Order: sequence, then C-alpha cells, then structure tokens
Amino acid sequence: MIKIAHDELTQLMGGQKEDINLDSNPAIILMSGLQGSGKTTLSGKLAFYLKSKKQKLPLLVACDVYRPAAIDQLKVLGEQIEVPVYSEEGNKNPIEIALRGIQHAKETNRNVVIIDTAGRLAIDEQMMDEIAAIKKAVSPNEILFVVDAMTGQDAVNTAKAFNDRLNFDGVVLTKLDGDTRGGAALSIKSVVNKPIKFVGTGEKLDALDVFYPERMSDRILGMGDIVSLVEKAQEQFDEVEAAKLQKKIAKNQFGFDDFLNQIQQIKKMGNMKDLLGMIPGVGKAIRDVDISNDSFKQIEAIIHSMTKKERENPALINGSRRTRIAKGSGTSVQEVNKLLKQFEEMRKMMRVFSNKDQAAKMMRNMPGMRR
Ligand SMILES: Nc1nc2c(ncn2[C@@H]2O[C@H](COP(=O)(O)OP(=O)(O)OP(=O)(O)O)[C@@H](O)[C@H]2O)c(=O)[nH]1
Ligand SMILES: [Mg+2]
Repeated sequence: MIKIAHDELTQLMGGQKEDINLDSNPAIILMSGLQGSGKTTLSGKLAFYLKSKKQKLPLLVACDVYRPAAIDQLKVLGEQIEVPVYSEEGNKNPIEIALRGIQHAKETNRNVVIIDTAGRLAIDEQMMDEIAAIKKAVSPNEILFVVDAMTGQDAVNTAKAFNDRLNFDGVVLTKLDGDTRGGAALSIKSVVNKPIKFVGTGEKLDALDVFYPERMSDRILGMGDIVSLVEKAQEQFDEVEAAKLQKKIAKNQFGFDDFLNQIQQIKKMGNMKDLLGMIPGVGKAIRDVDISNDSFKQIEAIIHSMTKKERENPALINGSRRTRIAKGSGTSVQEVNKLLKQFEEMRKMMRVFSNKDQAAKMMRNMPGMRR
C-alpha cells in the first residue's frame, strides 16, 4: 500500500526531475514571487549552483527598486560567491535596469543573467503588471516562481495567480528546512501543472537542491526508508513458494522447516538492524540497541537439533525430547519451551489470517470494531 501511494505521489509531482533551460547566450532567468518568499536568496543560490556545478558565468541583476536595502542584499550575496552584480543606484525603472543588465552581460561575457525582482505582501495588480512588463521586454528562457513552502495551501492560490499572468516555467519551493513536510509541492504541481525545479533548504548559499519528486514523496509520507524495505521484500518474494506456504498454513502443516526458510529469507534481505531501522519511527528507537543477525542463531540451533519428524509435527516434542534438543543446541529447556510456545502462537495467528471468514470474524470481535 505504502509503495503504491509513494509511486503515485512521485508521478503526481512530475515523476522525473526537470532541468532549467539555459539554451541561449546569455540565458535569462527571471525570478517572481511574493515578498519574503526567498527570491533574492534564491538568485544568489542559483548563481552559485550554476557557477560551481554547471561551469557557467552568471551575472546577477538587481531589479528590486523599491526596498532600499534590496540592492545591497544582492551585492553582499554576489560578493560571497564571487559573482558580479549589475545595479543602477537611483533608477526606479526595473525594465531599463533589466535590459541594460543583459547588455552588460553580453559585453562582459557572462552567459547566464539572473534577474531579481521586487515582491509585494499580497498579490496586487501593480506588481503583476511590472513583472509581466519585464517578461515582455527581456523574453526570459526561464521564469521561476519562488514560493515559501511553509505557507501551505496559500501557496497554491499564489501560484495560480502568478501562473495565470506569467505562464511561468518552473517552481522553486524555499524554506523546506523547516518543519513543513512540503505537501504544497503536491498541490502546486496539480493546480498549475508546472514542474518544481529546485528546493531551498536553508539560508546559506549552498542550501539549494535539485527537486527529485521521489525524495519529496518520501518526505510527504514521512516514511524513513519504507519503500526500500518493501522493494527488498519484493526481491525475495517468490509467488509460487508463497502459494505453497499458504496451503500448508491452512492445513496446519506449517512446520519448523518452513519457519527456518522464512528466517533465511529475512536474513537475505540484509542486516536486521538496518531492516528494522527502515520502519518509520523504529530507527530512532533502536539506535542504541544492539540487534545483530545473531538474534536468529539460537532459534536456528534449536530447530537444527530437532529431527525431521519433530520439525514437521512439533506436537511430538515431549519432555524428554525437549531435554535432548536443549542439550543438542547448547540452550536450556526453558529456551526450547519458549520457542515452541511462540511457534504455536504464530501458527494459530497464521491460520486465522489464512481463512478469510475467520479473519473477518476476529476483526469484528476486536474492541472498537463493532458498529
Ligand atoms: N530557512 C530558510 N530561510 C530561507 C530560505 N530561503 C530564503 N530564506 C530566508 O528568507 C528570508 C527572505 O528571503 P529573501 O531572499 O530576502 O526573500 P525575497 O523574496 O527576496 O523578499 P523580498 O525581496 O522582500 O520580496 C531571508 O531571511 C532568507 O534568509 C530557505 O531555503 N531556508
Ligand atoms: Mg528580494
């Protein structure tokens, strides 16, 4: 079930990762989004990413002409990552600045231009008109819509408003380092049908990740590594064998040899502690507990000390046989008793669950299940 949900979620969020389009020279990237969504920070992060990972020569262009400190903020970021910043002190026309910024990039051989724009507190016409005008003037390769993941479902309305006006190319979710699980990613993708391309995971300039739908499903489901666990189990799962086992269980013929087989299969899946750690919530709980694959050793030793008949029909194992098995396996009669008891309990449970009617009856009789 979890694996199916996980796979569907991944598909819903686009399936594959999507790159940004840097096909022209210079490639032009335009930032859009509400105030405080993280546009300026992202401009710096993206410049750093393109410079260090893609061997590009970016130029940052400061088109936020409203907030007094906006230009300085971008300059500080540019200095940290050693990327030049184009700005015009005193010019209040962002379109002019954007166009001259691109011209400057051409003259100085910069092959990517990242245009940082002004945000507003809420969606307003003036802001939309301005960014639409910049888009028209510069024909960007890529318009990125930047949105704070912590704003939850509001993010979806904002995304829709921006997309209706700008028809942007991709979404960047910022502040995913907070408590949010990022469910907004899912809604945004389904409402505007534009790929999420990056996620911001911190205030530092290297805190930018390419968006992988699969990893986001993990996060939304909060699953630890349950998918890997399911995949591992699937690798070991043999349908023919399973059907045989099912029959045996129904006829109450599930014996110690079958049990040994099951243990072998679990062991094939890998280290016990790692396996348990993949179950959500368990990993932390067992961090300091010593669980080794040896946990099965004693059980295996006891089973190996049984005769073939005893393994097939544990009811045969009386007092003297128990003493013999304990001796043979280097354990104690108590330990043999314990295993036999647990085995019997397990067989009972298995039988119940192999019979649909019985299982249904049992569920109905559980406290809280009655209508
Ligand atoms: N924790 C965290 N903080 C972030 C992230 N991205 C941005 N911030 C912080 O969010 C705040 C706003 O970021 P800015 O980049 O200034 O946002 P903006 O969209 O340019 O804002 P305006 O220019 O006012 O419209 C800053 O304090 C950033 O440090 C992120 O991925 N994680
Ligand atoms: Mg800004």
